[in-house]
Amino acid sequence: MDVVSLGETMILFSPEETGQLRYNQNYSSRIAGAETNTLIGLAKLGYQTGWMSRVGKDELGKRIIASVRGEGVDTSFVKEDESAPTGLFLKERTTVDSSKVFYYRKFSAASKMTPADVEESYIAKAEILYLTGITPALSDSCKETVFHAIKVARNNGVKIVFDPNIRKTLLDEKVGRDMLLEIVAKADIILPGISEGDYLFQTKDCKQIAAECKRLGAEMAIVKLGEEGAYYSTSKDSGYIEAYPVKTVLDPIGAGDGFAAGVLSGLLDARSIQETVKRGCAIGALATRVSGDIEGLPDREALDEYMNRIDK
Ligand code: CKP
Ligand code: MG
Repeated sequence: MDVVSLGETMILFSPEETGQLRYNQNYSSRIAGAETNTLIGLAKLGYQTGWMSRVGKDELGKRIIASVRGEGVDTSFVKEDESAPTGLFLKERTTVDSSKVFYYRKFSAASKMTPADVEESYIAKAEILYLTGITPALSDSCKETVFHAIKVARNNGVKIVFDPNIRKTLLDEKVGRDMLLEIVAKADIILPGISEGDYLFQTKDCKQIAAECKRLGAEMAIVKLGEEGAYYSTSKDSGYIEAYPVKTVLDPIGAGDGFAAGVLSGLLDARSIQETVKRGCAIGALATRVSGDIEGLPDREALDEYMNRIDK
């Protein structure tokens, strides 16, 4: 495997109309989950990826497994749990360009993951373990699961890439921050956004955010700046990469996961840090042009064509 991950994937119901959800009658449904968004992004580019999780032993769980597997991600270590349902969430399109999410994921099957769900040999043989801050926020047993996965990766020299993906509705402010900082300290590469850096380190300055990640022990931090691109800082080098232009943002949710897929692909291909971050920016931009979290993620040909066209 090139990249393995663990986390929750849910069914997302998106209303066809804008406005308060209580008046919406028609929804479309898709699968969504930060970790599988990134793994699918990588699978579309041709990498070997694998996902560890639980879904309910129900129709929606079967849909998630079939979809994730259908996109080329290995699901051998995804369990169907009879004792809990698959999680759901709904997106309210408050206005054309803003949205809110409502989770129905408490006590879901994925929130019951335990360290026994971590397939140690799967992590040990992978190039990279990819984690986000959502999974340890799901429950105490999920937190233990993530820390166990980190231990396995570290014991086997597997690189850990961490997107804090802070979800305030899932985190107790103080406990949440300390837990995420503990993960930052154990991971190799950190991919925060500005608001996540602000939550973790009380600063909106990307240079300071990157410096704090490195002070805690990370070898590299790449701070996402949205329309302004990204700032990277490694042990040797630092700098800014411009964003790729997007005329109309149709759906910003999932852009960060696309960014992660681009960065991971650059790392796997041993590209320069500039090229690696550029790929992140390119896939992040492509992800916003299409509704849904995975539907806008490019395959290799589309990515190369897009980057060559814009870079000219
Ligand atoms: O940070 P992003 O907008 O890229 O993440 C979006 C995903 O996993 C989305 O798919 C949703 O299912 C979630 O984050 C979440 O749990 O909030
Ligand atoms: Mg994010």
